[in-house]
Amino acid sequence: MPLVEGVSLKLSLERWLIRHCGSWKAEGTPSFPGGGHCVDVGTRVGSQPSHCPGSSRGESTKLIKESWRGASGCRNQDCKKILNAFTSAFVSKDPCSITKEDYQPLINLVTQTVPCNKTLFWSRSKELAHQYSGIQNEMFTLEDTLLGYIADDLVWCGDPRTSEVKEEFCPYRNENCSSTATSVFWTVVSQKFAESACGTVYVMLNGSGTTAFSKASTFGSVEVFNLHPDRVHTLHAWVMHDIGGVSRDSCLGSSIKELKSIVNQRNISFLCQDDYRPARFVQCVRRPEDPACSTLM
Ligand code: N1C
Repeated sequence: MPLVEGVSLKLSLERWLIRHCGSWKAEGTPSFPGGGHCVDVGTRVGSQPSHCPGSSRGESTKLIKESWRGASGCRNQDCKKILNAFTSAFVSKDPCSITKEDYQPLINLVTQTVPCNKTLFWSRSKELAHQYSGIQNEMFTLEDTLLGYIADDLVWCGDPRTSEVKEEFCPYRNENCSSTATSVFWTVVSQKFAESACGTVYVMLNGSGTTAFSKASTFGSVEVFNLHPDRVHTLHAWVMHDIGGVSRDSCLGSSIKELKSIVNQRNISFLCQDDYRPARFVQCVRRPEDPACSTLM
């Protein structure tokens, strides 16, 4: 019986592999430690050569399938292997008791490294961080890597009574259900993403929310504590404010002081900038008439 019933996880994975593997294999792309092919190292969605199949965002399912069939066999193998490791982490299990160990086979299979000085974390600023990294092609968020890309915007879980992947009616994470398939996944992949970062790393934070930095966030509870001080020398925070929105927190606020103190205690230097200009430009594309934007030009 096939493990995978849900289509969107599968399509998401196929789409990523099509984009990233494309025709690179022929050009000697590094391979998965698990024995497959077609892994990227410091490459991102949409950056492969234009002759790769299915290279534009938003292609139809039909096109994805066609591209997939047109691709060489290695991709299909990789896809199955990764997808099986992914789904085996949670299918047929209690949806509230997933462990980090459940995802370990997947983590072992997919190793990706972002070049030094190019890692971009974010917290409560996902849309802007992705808009920015989509334009500033040299910067990588977790969603610009395979595992983050597959899972972004999806919810999934298992059910002890079936071997199906459920993508609907999954429990929310709360005090009675603290370890959902989705929440544990983000903890595990965020930890891995932070552990592998090097040089100066960046984080985009939201100064229009209650606090720019929160110790309860994945960034504040997982990523900050998994930066390796022997490899990461500086954390550079950009506190962004919504155009036309309120400014509730800034580099001078107490939450950023707390972040600085945590980071410095870990022997990592800390820098903070309010409304980092290049990201401000991205915000202003949508609101060029706003006074905050006219003064920027
Ligand atoms: O809890 P957060 O933000 O601080 O998590 C963001 C932080 C980023 O730096 C990412 O590297 O942690 C990583 N990350 C994701 O990449 C991600 N994509 C989607 C963490 N969570 C992610 N999600 C979903 O958003 C997931 O469901 C999680 O619970 C939210 C966290 O968003 P946040 O509170 O804005």
